[in-house]
Amino acid sequence: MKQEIIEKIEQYDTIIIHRHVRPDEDAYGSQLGLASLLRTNYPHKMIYTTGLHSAPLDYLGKPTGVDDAAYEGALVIVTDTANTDRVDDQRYTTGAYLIKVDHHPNEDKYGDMRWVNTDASSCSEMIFDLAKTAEWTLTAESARYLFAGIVGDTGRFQYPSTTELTFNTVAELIDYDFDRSALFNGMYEVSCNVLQLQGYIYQNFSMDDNGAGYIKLTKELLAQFDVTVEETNNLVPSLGNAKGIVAWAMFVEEDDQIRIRLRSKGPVINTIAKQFRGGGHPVAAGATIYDWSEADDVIQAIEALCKQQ
Ligand SMILES: [Mn+2]
Repeated sequence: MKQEIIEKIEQYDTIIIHRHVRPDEDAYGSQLGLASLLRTNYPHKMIYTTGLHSAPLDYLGKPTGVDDAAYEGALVIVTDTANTDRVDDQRYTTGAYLIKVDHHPNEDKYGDMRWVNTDASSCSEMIFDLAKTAEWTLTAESARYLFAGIVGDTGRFQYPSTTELTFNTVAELIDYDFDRSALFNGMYEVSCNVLQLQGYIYQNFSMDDNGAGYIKLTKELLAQFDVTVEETNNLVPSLGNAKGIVAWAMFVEEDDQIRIRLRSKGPVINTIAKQFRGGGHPVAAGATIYDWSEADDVIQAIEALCKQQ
């Protein structure tokens, strides 16, 4: 499959790379990392990246944007995105050929070609794998993107998705001359209002005797702390520090919907995500509800899951 992707890349003069909405480090790492690799190794090709830029990721990079006309005859690659409705920038279908590169369960089999590796820690790790197979030259820039994506998706190497290959990959990446300290600062420095919201979460979360936990963040609360929905993403793992917690949900209210971030230290939780219009990894998933009354059903499902353990 990797060889076939490389052949497709070599065939097309214009390559447009998409990723998922509400990008994280791995979305940018895989998207911008692949773009950087392609620019280095195929300097005559036109390489574009698209999707709405996320301000908290300013430190990492920015997509270039792309005109509608560029899609004519172009190869489109979507990285790190399991479902078509999560592809940022729905023009992704308007190219000549579409490739999906992802590490989430392959439930939505979109694209003319798919490379899905659920054993990979991150899509960035897959892009590195592709680069090695293609014998592409890496640069400090591409190494930095891929490193950031791997660090982001593995929670600094603590999640079980982290493998020997992950460490071998980052061992090679840190040979390139990028400022790791500056990158870590960009990834983990937190504004004071977000820290204060984290304090609120620690003071107000609920957890039952079986380790089922949750916290509800309403619109009013986010306004009070002056924290955006995007900024709450980095707070999702916080509850994992609570002794005895097994699985938890963070409910975050947006204009007309409530996003649910689900995390688990073992029991498979994406089954709950699927019951509530979502999906994701076995131990890190997301879902959506439209009314706070439905939150109780989600909480009951988590409680039942933890009780079985
Ligand atoms: Mn990812």
